[in-house]
Amino acid sequence: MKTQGSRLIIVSNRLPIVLTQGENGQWSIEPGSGGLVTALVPILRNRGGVWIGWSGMVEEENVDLEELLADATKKSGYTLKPASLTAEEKSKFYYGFSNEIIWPLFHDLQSRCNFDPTYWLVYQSVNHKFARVIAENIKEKDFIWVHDYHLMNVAKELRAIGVTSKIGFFLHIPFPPLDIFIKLPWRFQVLHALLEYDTIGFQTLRDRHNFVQCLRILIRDITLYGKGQVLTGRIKNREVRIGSFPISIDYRAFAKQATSQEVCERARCLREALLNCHIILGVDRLDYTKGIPERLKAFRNALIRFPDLQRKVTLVQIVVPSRVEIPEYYDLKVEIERLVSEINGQFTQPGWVPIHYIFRSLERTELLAYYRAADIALVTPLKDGMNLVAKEYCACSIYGDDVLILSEFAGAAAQLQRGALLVNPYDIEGVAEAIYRAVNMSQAERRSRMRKLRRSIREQDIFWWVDSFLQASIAQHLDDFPPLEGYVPLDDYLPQVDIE
Ligand code: GDG
Repeated sequence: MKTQGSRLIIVSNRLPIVLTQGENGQWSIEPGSGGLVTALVPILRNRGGVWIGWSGMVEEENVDLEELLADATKKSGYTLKPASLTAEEKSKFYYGFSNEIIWPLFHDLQSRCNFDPTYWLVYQSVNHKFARVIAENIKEKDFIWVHDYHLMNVAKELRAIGVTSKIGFFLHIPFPPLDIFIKLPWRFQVLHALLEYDTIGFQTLRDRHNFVQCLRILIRDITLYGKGQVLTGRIKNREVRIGSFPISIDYRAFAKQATSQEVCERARCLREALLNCHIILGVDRLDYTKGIPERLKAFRNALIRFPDLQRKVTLVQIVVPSRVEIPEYYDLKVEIERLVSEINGQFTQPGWVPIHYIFRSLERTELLAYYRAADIALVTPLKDGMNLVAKEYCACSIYGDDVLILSEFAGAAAQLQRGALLVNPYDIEGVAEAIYRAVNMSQAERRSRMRKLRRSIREQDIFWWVDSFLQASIAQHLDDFPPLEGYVPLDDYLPQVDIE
């Protein structure tokens, strides 16, 4: 991929590092792992580049990051620059605006939103802070790529301080339909801020469609052109590209590591421990969007309605601690644990426990061993930008005879619908039936489905994702097409709303 000599400036809420404090109080730093880092590091190394983000520490903790970051940079081959947050900013920008407003709203859960006006003020000032750090670290031709919902205002702040570089934005979470987005008290400000980017990327066509619909109804003087993966919006003599770019994984790395001796050995131990059982696997961060209680209820329903599943299936549910300091997340943990113990109390028999519940983060090899050992993955978020667990599970299905049950509301469903068993996660009986179907599926059908899944993930892996986003951002011309058909006259749609 040609980047025309420009460096890449990656901006995300968190830096791609892990900071740990030893028993002697000394901080150490390790380069982060994960798909985004894997995909971007080669480009950052080749072209030179900077990754800007928050370290996770607040200013009041007084940790001198400079030396630590310089050390990590030596190992990673690119420069890391911190944006610092105060304790109040962490509370109102990160926990507040990002996670009490945008996260629930964009996952269609408006009733969970806390539209506190002070959150918006701090969100703007933190985005301004990020913009200042970016401005201090860029050169003229650099391409700035901003990630995710914490930083929707960054391009606007950069333009305000005179930065003219190309700036792209990728939203990792869904973009909600108009009727939900419109509840946001700062809907116009957020849409206008997003339009300051040169490229806006969404996970799926559905997200892009929702965004375009919001533009068409709420923004004056925007004209939209094109069809296919990338559209063009024209507003006040400038153009913005709006595309869908489904994120993926480093397929080959997962497939390779899944056959490593350590993973095979661990997977064998797991299988031996759960002999004669179909292993059904759930892996999720602790989050209400992941649909874990609904999934447990569906599993209970399956055990009741299809009693021959008893002693024949074991659900391994891994929940990775996340945001546990927030009361809502703590309550979710309690609810999950209540359901697990109720179901185990109701069905356990000598030699068989229906649910194995793990509440901790696993090492990568252990996670891959679970992927390898499981016959069925149960991935049923209520809504999810993409869901990488679904893709990782398929990449690790080395014999190609496992089954993926996938929520139709995960972004991954758009790409994986031909191979997965799609379910509505709210439909307890439907999910129970899909479990029964997966357990009894013929080997020929399992193989045929998994072949499609693996091919699609292999062809559109994380490197394809980076490439297609950068191509769409940097290409000189996108073909011009007539304006989209089917404009909805504003008065027919939302007569009470003034457009901006
Ligand atoms: C957001 C969007 C979108 C999980 N448990 C362990 C562990 N993991 C890793 C998985 C996977 C990642 O965490 C989870 O990614 P998801 O995509 O499933 O979900 P979110 O964290 O909510 O991510 C999502 C994503 O951004 C990317 O755009 O797909 O929709 O919500 O990679 O492997 N890793 C280790 N131990 C664990 O116990 N090492």
